[in-house]
Amino acid sequence: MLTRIDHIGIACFDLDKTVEFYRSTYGFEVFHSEVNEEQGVREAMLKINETSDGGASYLQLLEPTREDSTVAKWLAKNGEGVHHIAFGTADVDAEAADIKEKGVRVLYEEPRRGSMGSRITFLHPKDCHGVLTELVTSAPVESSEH
Ligand code: MC0
Repeated sequence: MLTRIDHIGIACFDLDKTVEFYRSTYGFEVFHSEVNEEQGVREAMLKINETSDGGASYLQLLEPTREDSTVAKWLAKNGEGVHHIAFGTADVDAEAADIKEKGVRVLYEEPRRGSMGSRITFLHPKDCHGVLTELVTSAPVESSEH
């Protein structure tokens, strides 16, 4: 089951300037930032709200780290804007298998590493009415009790 909007991915040319726009305009602060070399992005996660499934919804700001990355290619063609939407699920493997059965192309054989240690896969935008769609299972939250 898909239980939340995990994040909306927004492609930008300059991450620091875009973070500053979201901070000064809306008051959203950076919850987490990282570089994902495999995906070729530097990203900032701005937490919007927690969700009833125990997760949260974020805006994910993405700046490409190399010219051959998917985000760089997309920016060159479209300019800045919404790049993808991500749905959260407790079981990305099962969800991807179910969706593949329905004839939608799942882009990865096995989920890969996403933001904050999550496991992610993508659905082809041409099979999703023009929307690049990501499925996310968050990393387990570490218990504070040891
Ligand atoms: C491409 N297309 C899109 C699109 N990207 N449509 C909607 N939204 C997008 N973001 C369209 C193009 O306009 C084109 O349509 C067609 O798909 C083929 O695109 P292409 O430019 O020729 O590029 P391809 O085929 O080489 O690659 C497209 C594909 C790729 C979706 C397969 O971008 C991909 O593998 N994306 C998944 C990985 C990704 O995006 N990673 C970055 C975020 P026309 O009509 O012109 O033929 S990483 C991330 O988000 C992680 C860190 C996380 O969340 O934790």
